[in-house]
Amino acid sequence: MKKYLLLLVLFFGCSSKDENILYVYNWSDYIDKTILADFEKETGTKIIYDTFSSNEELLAKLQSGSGGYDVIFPSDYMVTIMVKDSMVEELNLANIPNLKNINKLFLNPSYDPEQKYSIPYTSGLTGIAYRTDLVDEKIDSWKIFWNSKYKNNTMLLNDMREVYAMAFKILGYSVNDTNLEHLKEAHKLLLDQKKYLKKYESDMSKDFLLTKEVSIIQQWVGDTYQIMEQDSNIAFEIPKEGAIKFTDNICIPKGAKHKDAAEKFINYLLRPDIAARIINVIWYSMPNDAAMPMVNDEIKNDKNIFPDDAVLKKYEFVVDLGEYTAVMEKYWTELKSY
Ligand code: SPD
Repeated sequence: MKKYLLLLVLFFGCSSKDENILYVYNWSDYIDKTILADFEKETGTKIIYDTFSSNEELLAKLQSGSGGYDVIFPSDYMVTIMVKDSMVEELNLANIPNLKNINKLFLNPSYDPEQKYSIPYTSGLTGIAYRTDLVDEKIDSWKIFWNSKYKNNTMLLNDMREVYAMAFKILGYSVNDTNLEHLKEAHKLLLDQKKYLKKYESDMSKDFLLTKEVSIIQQWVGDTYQIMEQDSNIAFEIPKEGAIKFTDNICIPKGAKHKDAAEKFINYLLRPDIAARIINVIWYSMPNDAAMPMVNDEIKNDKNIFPDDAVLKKYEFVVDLGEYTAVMEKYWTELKSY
């Protein structure tokens, strides 16, 4: 009898404890962490926060069934994949009234036309981050990554779609090209680039740039601005060939145990004061109109963070390539193992 009582206590004890927990899985360096503590204080819900560095890492984690996450942050094309594979919950928008703060241009995107599964979080561009004290030439092209002066001195994102997008753009193709001959051309170009590459790395490449272990990296705009705050010798350039523009989103994975708390958290992130605090720390653009008066002027007025139409025209959104993704993955695996 005692044994059963103990089991009951343990069972109810654990589950009621777990009620007040929210498992959040976000990109690295993509929130003002003090906001997590504030949400915990305001709601009594504890946040367990974990990070990833590519959409594919997020997908693999969810597919493996591990994590038990309640809130995730996939990019545009990854929302397409997750909706197609029934990996995300339908949102109850009645619980997310702060959606009214989001700029209409970002609502009902092609990857979620009825706004059923995703809420736009941020948007940005990929470009070139470099050290002005180690690079003495004008940087305006992805071709700098093939300059023999920078042998073993460059890093590219550890991100298949970003790396092939760069090569496709140099060759004049779309980032979503599905012609196998074009993929082989891009692959050959990237194989040749490996003599100048230290590593494919997304998060730590910023530290390598700060410590002068590399001079030039492929990086997302906000991540670069975060380190520009720490070192005035770091700069960001938009390559003339263009590359990827993205919208990252907030979703709830299928079967999430804390859907109500997840929606409460999403609504919290969309509150104007909270959104402004996030932008002021991560240096990415957020489509939250109500937050803009509280965003620092140096961010609001920066053309890399809030680009104009001329720049945006050169950039492309990634789309899901369906079965062709496996073909690209085969080349990517070879590229990384070579
Ligand atoms: N450190 C946060 C970086 C977020 C980048 N997300 C967009 C990736 C598009 N390929």
